[in-house]
This record gives sequence, C-alpha cells and structure tokens, in this order.
Amino acid sequence: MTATYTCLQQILYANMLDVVAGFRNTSRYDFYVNAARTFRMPYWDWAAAPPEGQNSFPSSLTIRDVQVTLPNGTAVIPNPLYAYRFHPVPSDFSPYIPQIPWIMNNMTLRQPQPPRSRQPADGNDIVVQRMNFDRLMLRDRLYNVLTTYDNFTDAGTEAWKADNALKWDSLEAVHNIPHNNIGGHMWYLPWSAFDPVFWLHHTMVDRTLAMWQALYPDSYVEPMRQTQPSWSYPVGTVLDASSPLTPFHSDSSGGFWTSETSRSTLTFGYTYPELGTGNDTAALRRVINELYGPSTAMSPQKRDSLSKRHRADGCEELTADGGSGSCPSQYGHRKNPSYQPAPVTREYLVNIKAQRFGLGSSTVYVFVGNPGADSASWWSDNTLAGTYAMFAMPNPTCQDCMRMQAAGTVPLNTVLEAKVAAGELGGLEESIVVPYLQKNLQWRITKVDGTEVPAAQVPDFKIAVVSTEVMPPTAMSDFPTWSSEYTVHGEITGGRPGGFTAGDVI
Ligand SMILES: [Cu+2]
Repeated sequence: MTATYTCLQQILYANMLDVVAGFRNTSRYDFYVNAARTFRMPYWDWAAAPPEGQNSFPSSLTIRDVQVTLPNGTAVIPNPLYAYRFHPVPSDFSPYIPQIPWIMNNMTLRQPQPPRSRQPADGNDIVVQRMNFDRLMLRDRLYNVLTTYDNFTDAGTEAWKADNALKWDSLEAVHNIPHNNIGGHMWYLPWSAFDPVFWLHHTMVDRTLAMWQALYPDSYVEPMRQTQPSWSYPVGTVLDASSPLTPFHSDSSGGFWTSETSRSTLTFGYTYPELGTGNDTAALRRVINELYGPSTAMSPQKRDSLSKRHRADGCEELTADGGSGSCPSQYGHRKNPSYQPAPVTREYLVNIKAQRFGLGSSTVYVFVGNPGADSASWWSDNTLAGTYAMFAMPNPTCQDCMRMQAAGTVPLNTVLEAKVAAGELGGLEESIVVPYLQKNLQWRITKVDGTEVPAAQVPDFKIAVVSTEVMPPTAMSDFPTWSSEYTVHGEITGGRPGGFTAGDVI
C-alpha cells in the first residue's frame, strides 16, 4: 500500500500548490509554500494516550464545519475530514450489497443510527466512546506484537497460526478494530477508503509496520500461497518478495513495485519521528515503551521514569463526553491507594479465531463479569474487557476464501491489574486468576447492527485463555521476554459454546 500513499501524497501536493498560488500576493505566501513542501500524510495514533483533554478519536474528524483562511479573508466550509461527499453516489453502489439501506447516502457515514435505516443519523459520538473504550486494549495488543512477534508473517497477517497459541494476534487484526468501531462505510472493504479517516488510520498501520521492520530487520515477506483471489492473481498462486505488486508501476516502461523494492519507506521519501534515518533500535524500543508500554512492564525503579499517562490502573482515559481525569467505566472501580503493581511476570491472553469470511463484519465481545442483556449496548458495558473485530464480506463463490480462518487476541492483564488495584482480585498468579476467570469470563458475538449471533453459529469459532511466563525488562530500552512455553486454560472456557476444552486441538 505504500505506493498508494505516495501517489496520494503527490496528488495532495499538486492540489496544495494550486491553493497556495492564490496567496502569491499575500504575506502568507512563503509560509504556505514551505508548508506544502514539507507536508507528509499525517497518521492517527489510536493506541497512544491522546493529548490532555482530548479523546482517542480526534475532534478534527468529528467537527462538521471548519473555518479556513482564504487569500481575501476567511470562510466556513464543510469539514473534509468529517465525511466524503459523493457527487453523485455511483449508481452501482446499491446492487452490490442491497441489504444496506443507507448505501446511497450522499456522504460517508460512521456508526449510522439506527444501523439499518435508510437515512440514519450521524454516530460520531458513538465512535468517540468506542475508541476511548478500546484504547488501552489497542495499546496492549500493539505493544505485544511489536515486542514479542519476531516473524514478519506472524506479526503481519491475521491468518490463524495453528501451531503457536502465543502468536494469534497481528497488526492486521489490530487494524480491524478502528474499522469496526468507526463503522458505516468503514465496515465494508469496497467502500471503506471513501471515509477520509481511512487514510489517517492506514498511515498509522503503515507506521506500526515500519516500526516493526526497524525492530526485526532480518524477517520479511516469505513465499506464500494466495488463499483469496485478487485482480491480478488467482487462488493458489505462490507469491514472494519479488512478485509484482500490481497495479503499482515503478517506472514508465511497465515495471512494478515489489515487496523487496518497497521494503524501506526511505525509498519513497518519508520516515517517522521514531525511526529517523538510522538504526538506533534502543532509542526506538524506549519510545515504544513510553508510548505503548503497560505500566507494569518495567521494573519498579524504571517505571518511575515513565510519564504520568502510564498509570498502573490504566485510568488515564477520558470520559465519554470528553471530560478528563476519570476512568472509563470498565476500569472505574474503587482504588486501593496503597497498591503498588509488580512487574508483569505472567501474560494472560484471550485467543479468538473464526472463519474469516463466515459471518461478515462482526464483533466478539469479551467480558470479565456478567454483561447486560441488551446486545446493542455491550460495547459500553461496565464489564467489557475488550473486543475482537472480524472485518470481511462473505464471498461464497470462493471456496478457499470460505475456509480461511482469522485470529486475534484480547489481552487481559490491564483489566486484571485494575481489579487487583481495586481490591477485587488477590493477585495475578495462576492459582488466583484461573478460578476467577472460570467464574467471570464471558463472551458474546454480534453483527455490526448489534444483533446477537450465538457462538455455535459462527463457523470455526473458538475461544481460549492462554498464559505464559514473562521476563520483565530491566531498562526502558528493553522489551519484556515471553517464555516459549504456554498454558492453555481449558478449564476456563471448557463446556461453553465455542470455548476451548482441555484436549481440544488449538
Ligand atoms: Cu483497513
């Protein structure tokens, strides 16, 4: 996708120059020329703590109108980041998926309310709340992939890794969550890129991959068999790092970019502040610990040097209405002021898998406690520990596609740590956590419109709790080390719909 962004960046640059030309006879001209020259696509970091007083979903995306400066004054215009306005909606939208009643809406929608109405209301307020709720989970998932996944295929793709229960997550599975939480056009692969936020989201995904590449420079694209067709390759084609990335031409004589030739962002004239142009991975690890590290990843001495946003109970989040200084409800338990967290020595993960195209875009909710009865409000339930998003459209004509299984994780440590801090859980030892989760872990599945789907009806759905021993880092420039040994706690999920039972093949 790198070539796409470069291309987009060039088009944006050309447009900027057109706009800047109008300022030629004003005092702002040099300023705008320089701004256009140094412009690079921004990214939306959904995993880092937002700036003080702001939500995880930036207000620049939700404000309907913005004031802009023109050469001869100011004007208020519709915010181009709020929605894309079709002119007009292409007539072939409707037949493609006729069951979406709002698909002929004249602009892109987010979390349409109600989801199946012909003319739904704007649901940006729900997007804001969902992103606030899921922020710590996104942080933990990104941190786990960056710090412990050392193979490109494992880190990159959501394809189910049957042989390693500690590597079920991926940057792709993490990327599904904002798609799912934003919803509307972002729920559907063919239309998602119409929403302007798609680009700010995908530049962030690009950034996470670039950070991963800098940390693990020796692992890259491995030869793999295509399990779903693309415009250029039928199912079964084996592709590798030198396969042409059609349709992205690298020259005017018909050549194409490949994974090998597009391996570094520097080839395309951009990088990220964390990476610079060198190979200082110690500095990068430090930044990743500061931005995404859980408070308890560090030894107590080193932890003190972390910024205040990494508090032990994860309670730096904003309230849904944008207020600051309180916890989201699922972490909003009584606090024990004398509690001092110990470094993480055991990681608890909920592993989830299902057929990738079996259900269409949908959500698995994981709760620690009993959720309310109304499926439409599970996303904001007090007991919600995290979500797993399936982001796909069924394609029954492709048998190989329908067999594909995707996977991801919901890390539990942040939630469990908050329970310990609140005095509701005695500690993070297996002897305490396993019986607690046996009693309290719940899961539910809904389609994007909020209707529940019984787990037994989701093809190849499986859920399991795994844990592994963790060696905490001793410096801010170190990462935690996970043991290669792990335990699958069949006693937690056994005997329940989709739950892994001791003896199941995981
Ligand atoms: Cu995407």
